[in-house]
Amino acid sequence: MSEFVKNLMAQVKAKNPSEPEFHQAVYEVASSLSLVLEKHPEYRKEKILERIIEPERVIMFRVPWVDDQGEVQVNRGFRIEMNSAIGPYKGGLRFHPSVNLGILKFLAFEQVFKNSLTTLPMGGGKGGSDFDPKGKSDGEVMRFCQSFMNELFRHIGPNTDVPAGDIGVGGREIGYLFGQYKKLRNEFTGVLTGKGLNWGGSLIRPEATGYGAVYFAAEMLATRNQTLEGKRCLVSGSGNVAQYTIEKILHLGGKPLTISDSNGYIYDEEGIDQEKLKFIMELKNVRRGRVKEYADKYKTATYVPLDSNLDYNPLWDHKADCAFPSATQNEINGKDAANLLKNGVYVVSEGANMPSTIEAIDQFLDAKILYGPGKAANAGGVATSGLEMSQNSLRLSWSREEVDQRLHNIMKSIHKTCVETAEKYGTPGNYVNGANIGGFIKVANAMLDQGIV
Ligand code: NDP
Ligand code: 2IT
Repeated sequence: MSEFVKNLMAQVKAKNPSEPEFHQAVYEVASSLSLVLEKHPEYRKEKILERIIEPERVIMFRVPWVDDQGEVQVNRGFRIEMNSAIGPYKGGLRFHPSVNLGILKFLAFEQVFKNSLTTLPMGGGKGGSDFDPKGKSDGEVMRFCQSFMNELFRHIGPNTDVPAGDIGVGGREIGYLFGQYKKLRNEFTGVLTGKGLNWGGSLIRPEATGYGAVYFAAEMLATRNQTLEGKRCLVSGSGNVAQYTIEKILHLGGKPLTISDSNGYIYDEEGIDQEKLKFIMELKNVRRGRVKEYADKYKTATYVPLDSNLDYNPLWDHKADCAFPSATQNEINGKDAANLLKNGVYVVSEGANMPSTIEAIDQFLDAKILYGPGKAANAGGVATSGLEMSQNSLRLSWSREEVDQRLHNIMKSIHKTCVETAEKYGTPGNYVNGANIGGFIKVANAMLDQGIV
């Protein structure tokens, strides 16, 4: 670790105690940036990195609501407005019981670099709540979303801060949030993305993160003159990102073998085909059930319940070529990475945000596999949110083909930036350095131009 990174991390830890995920995200980026800061003393002098790790604004608020039994419930709401150097704050909302300040700060921090890589003018933000939508009625989710927006509305706007979905926030939640914003402001604007298709949403936004992660994998494979045809793929999660990752793997001739949720995972040796994917979508999006049911329906599949005594995840311990982690942060630890490499996996494209620990990343980089970090590989979601913002501003909507083509081009461009930047800074093939440095430079230069703000 360089002296600069060591000192920076000591400060970050002292100033942001009990935020291990935020420390991890900063450490990973700062390690890449050592290469840049040596070449650009002006970034050091203007304290660009020291400023970038400090959110421009953190909003934290009470979210009271009444459940179906008439009981008062109290949750905590957050919005981290991290950086607006290149555009309005942009990033998702996460509703999950694990949500806390440190997790949202890591996500907002990652978002700054990711959004910069998309080529679109978007700053970085993230928000959410420790509310758990699991097991809640539609009425409860609606009342929670309304109460959440009763505070959030005064901080956001189509030119200020534009939230979207993330874990636990999909089309249903965005609908309730938008309805309440519109009622409070008496304005129909593109203040949220991921909206319904007949009230301002963009075609392909639901598909975009998963499709983008697979386009990114295809680009990485193309550097070795290979395609996804016939490739065995391990996918974690079973939500929005996992579902459309599986769909695009199928379009490109690959074979998805696994899905998971927080209770366990499914391994289907015959592969998950279109019909089985349709079942998963109905199970997760309509019935809001558990993946275990997949094994009851399809006898080629086995269900492995989560064993919290294990220090690794057996999902990553199957023979395969590619891995698409699409559930949550730190779902691939050092042991999982060793298992993936042992089993022949040589492509990792991260649909989730920061799914690999530092120990896992180090092994992927040492093994020189095709490792696409989340801030590059999953940027298709927010990029298509950016396209939704453009369509809303133009007051028109593009066709499915047009949006998909733009998404595909953006993923190719992100890939190119990563490859060229990694090479320029002396670490060819290192997509981590490519993404961190490529994302940083545009934001850093904008910050230099705009003075000490
Ligand atoms: P969803 O809520 O649709 O799905 C999340 C999936 O991950 C579920 O299967 C869920 O299982 C599982 N999961 C969540 N938390 C955990 C946990 N702590 N342990 C085990 N499994 C867990 O979310 P998305 O698909 O939208 O998000 C998945 C990942 O992709 C997240 O890291 C998110 O930040 C990232 N991402 C999402 C984007 C988007 O556009 N939606 C864009 C870019 C990145 P269960 O049902 O049991 O909770
Ligand atoms: O992590 C992410 O990039 C997202 N959850 C999507 C953010 C967005 O604004 O579409």
